[in-house]
Amino acid sequence: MPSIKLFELGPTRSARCRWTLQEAGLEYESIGNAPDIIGSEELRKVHPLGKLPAAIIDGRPLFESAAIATAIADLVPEQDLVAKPGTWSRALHDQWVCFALTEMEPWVWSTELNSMDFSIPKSQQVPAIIEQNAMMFRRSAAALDAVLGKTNYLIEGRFTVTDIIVGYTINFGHEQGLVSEFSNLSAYLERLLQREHCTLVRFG
Ligand SMILES: N[C@@H](CCC(=O)N[C@@H](CS)C(=O)NCC(=O)O)C(=O)O
Repeated sequence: MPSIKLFELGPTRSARCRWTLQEAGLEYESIGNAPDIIGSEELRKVHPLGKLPAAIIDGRPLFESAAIATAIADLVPEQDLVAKPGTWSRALHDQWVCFALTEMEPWVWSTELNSMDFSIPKSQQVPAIIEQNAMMFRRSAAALDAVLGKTNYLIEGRFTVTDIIVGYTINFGHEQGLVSEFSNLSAYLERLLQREHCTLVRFG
């Protein structure tokens, strides 16, 4: 069994890693799980920005939730949780992960940063950006909605870690009221929420 330590906290992006660990059937040591872990000296030794999640896998530090979740899935090839390295399906995994993390998540993350008082102080927030964030998220959501009209899951028509990573982003958008208008995205999210090990918070 690999040795896995996960710096985590409830519904933060560490939920992607916890969900993957549970699907993989791997034991792990949870570190933190309290708000004061963010920015702590201990966490900064693994993540240069002191953000969650971060992991130590067999003594090797790794940060970025998608990288951690994918690395965990690769630890258990017999579970078929991720497209095999070097295959076209793996290139499509990379495609959808990059799409979620660059074309979708920044907009909802920016809205959160500019509306909640936990990372950027109110005095430095730019609430005017929120409307534009919603517009940009919806543009990408519409593209993904069209794809999910033709398949239940993103890779090879079966559930993989790709859906864990992308599903978290879609749920982030749903939290901000940006997903209900997309029927395929909503049905996809519901499929994910119904999985036994799903760690996504159900919003509305
Ligand atoms: N791209 C990073 C984002 C990490 C991130 O922003 N994590 C949040 C919690 S979900 C955090 O630690 N925020 C603290 C802060 O912004 O200072 C990932 O997916 O791991």
